[in-house]
Amino acid sequence: MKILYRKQNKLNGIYLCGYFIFLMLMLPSGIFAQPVPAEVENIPHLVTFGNKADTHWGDDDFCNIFFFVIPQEYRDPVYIRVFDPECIGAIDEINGFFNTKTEFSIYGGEETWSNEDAKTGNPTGNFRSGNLLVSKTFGGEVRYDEKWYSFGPFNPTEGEYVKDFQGYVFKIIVMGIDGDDGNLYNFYLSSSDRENLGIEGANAFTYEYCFRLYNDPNQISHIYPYVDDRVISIRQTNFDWDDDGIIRTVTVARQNQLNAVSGDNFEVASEFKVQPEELNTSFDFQFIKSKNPLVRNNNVVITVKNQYGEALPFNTVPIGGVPKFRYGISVKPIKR
Ligand SMILES: [Ca+2]
Ligand SMILES: [Ca+2]
Ligand SMILES: [Ca+2]
Ligand SMILES: [Ca+2]
Repeated sequence: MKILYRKQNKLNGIYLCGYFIFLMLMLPSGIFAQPVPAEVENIPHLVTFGNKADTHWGDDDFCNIFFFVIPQEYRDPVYIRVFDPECIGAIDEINGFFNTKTEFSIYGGEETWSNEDAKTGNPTGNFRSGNLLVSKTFGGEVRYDEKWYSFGPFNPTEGEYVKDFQGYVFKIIVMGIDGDDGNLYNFYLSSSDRENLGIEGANAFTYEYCFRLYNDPNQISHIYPYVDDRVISIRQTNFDWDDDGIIRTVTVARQNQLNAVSGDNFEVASEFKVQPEELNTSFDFQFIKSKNPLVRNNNVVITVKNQYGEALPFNTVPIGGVPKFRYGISVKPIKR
């Protein structure tokens, strides 16, 4: 009996392992991760405001939390690079005068991701789980304006090993700890501290996306939550969209589903049932700006949760690729 039990466990292990290798294989080949936001997202910058800012600027909690996954085969040092980490000069959003301080903290080791508080997208509870590897606060240092700052080197094994991802996970927490301006910035997971050299098979994800839209209304930004086979229904929220055009959902079964949109300084939600064809695919939420009136410097916060209220990850490189609507499958939103 004992032997039989072990065999079964091993079989389950092989099955699970195979499943996640399958997921990894579904990543578009030759993808060298990663700029964050990624090219396929077409998002100009992430944004985090100082904690003295009013939320009508578009940041609900003055915090962004991202995870980076390094494939387990990768053994060389990695760097987490930040573009324009300070809050002054170009790119950043001034409120009165620049007085904002932003803290970047990187975590690895056990519980970095696996702690439930790390996966809510909110800076609550034990969201700083794991070991603090390094932390640095940026203010108005002109020398970093439109420049890259490199955190690291990190040995990949300093991350938390997560079997499901077949890799090591690091977490970066960005907090606006003083001031009231908007710090705009980007990340790049690199094998070099001097330049952006991607790591094949790596990925990045977040559970709550706070970002800046383009001012150009012809630019469509995207985010791609992954909907696994436990998901029955999803609830998308957007905060401070400023009535800027439309937000639509495209999936293998939805061609053009419109979502409720928020105005200034409040959140709205759209809820809909997931169809069998949509399980284990990425969804494409598209952010299509209004041409008239033009909304400038629009910052928004997006979450997507399942029927249990668990936040779904937005992968910067969509798992399975960018979803394409397939004719012949169509669905209707739930009537509420
Ligand atoms: Ca200010
Ligand atoms: Ca700047
Ligand atoms: Ca900045
Ligand atoms: Ca806004």
